[in-house]
Amino acid sequence: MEWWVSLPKVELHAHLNGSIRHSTLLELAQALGEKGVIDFSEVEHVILKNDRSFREVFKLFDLIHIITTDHATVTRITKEVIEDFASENVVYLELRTTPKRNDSIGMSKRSYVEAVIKGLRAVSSVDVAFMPDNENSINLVNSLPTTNDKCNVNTRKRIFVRLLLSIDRRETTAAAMETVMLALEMRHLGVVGIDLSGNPVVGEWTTYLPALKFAREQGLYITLHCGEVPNSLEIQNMLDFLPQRIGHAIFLDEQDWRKLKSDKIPVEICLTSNLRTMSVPSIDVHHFVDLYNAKHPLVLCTDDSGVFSTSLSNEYKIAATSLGLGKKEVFELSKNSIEFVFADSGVKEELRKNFDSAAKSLDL
Ligand code: 6MZ
Repeated sequence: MEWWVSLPKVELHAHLNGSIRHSTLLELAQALGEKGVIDFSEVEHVILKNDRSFREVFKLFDLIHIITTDHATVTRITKEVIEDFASENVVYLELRTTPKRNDSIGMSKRSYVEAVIKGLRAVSSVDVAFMPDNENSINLVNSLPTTNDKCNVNTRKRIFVRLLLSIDRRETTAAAMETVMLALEMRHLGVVGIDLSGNPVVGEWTTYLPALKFAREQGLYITLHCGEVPNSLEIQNMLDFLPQRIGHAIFLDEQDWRKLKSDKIPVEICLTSNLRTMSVPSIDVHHFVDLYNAKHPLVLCTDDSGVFSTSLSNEYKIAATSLGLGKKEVFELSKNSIEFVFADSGVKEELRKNFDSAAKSLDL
């Protein structure tokens, strides 16, 4: 795996609660088991199971949310998820999460996102650049050497992180709007856009549309989970909306593919996720192959690295092996992802430089 890990990478489709380490999830579940909140023996095998149907994945998310939804845990998992991506040379990460409200513990959507941001600030193994207007000073705050940390500021690794707030398909129009308003208020803290996700057999496009339209009018970026199940009308509506990116894009028909390609909407491709949920039967018939050959804008992503036991390095390896790509082509595929990030030209330029300097040591 060494080469794949060394390859600089850009992650644009990662759900916070889907990216939790197994060890953390088990530890948290065990603690709740000891308190009698859950039955750990029942939960353990659900967490450790490898292949899951689509329905089971969403049941698992409900379980994960019971285990993780308190402020301190949200902060902890955010910190760990960023450290994990940074440790496999992800140099730019867009992390998405659904702001949650839980009155019984005094959690509002706002305090949930604040706990996420606290997690960004808590990362110590790498410099985290997440405030668009303040990129340089935050790096210094994060990288001030302490007595235990004699690292030279200039030689520390750095990861750019941006946040997307997710609207869950179970939510009402008002709840979706609340998430958009929160995103607007938290722009200075690195919130750059809105994602629509959640169980694709639940909810109606028209419910979220007013909030998505408003978000776009206000200049937030939009990415939609599109075509995870066959739903022709919704897929057409989503493509007509012209989001800046879509995730998955599995059950598109001929006409949808033509529209997607002529509008050049970039696709976030999640190979292992699609295979594990059996949404795509095998890698050789995955639409990634056609999109790659058609030079359609795309980016490889993990979706839920914890739930599907994968990593971005692994996703690149799988893609390259299935298409027979050489190192140079893989490098170009990874570098090309920079074009689809929801960040300004300054960040893109810095990322390109980062890739070019890495190229020298990658045996290309
Ligand atoms: C659709 C998904 C998903 O937001 O609690 N999520 N939605 N399709 C997928 N593919 C399998 N994987 C994850 O992270 C977990 C939430 O992300 C969405 C679901 O709404 C899930 O509850 P957060 O951090």
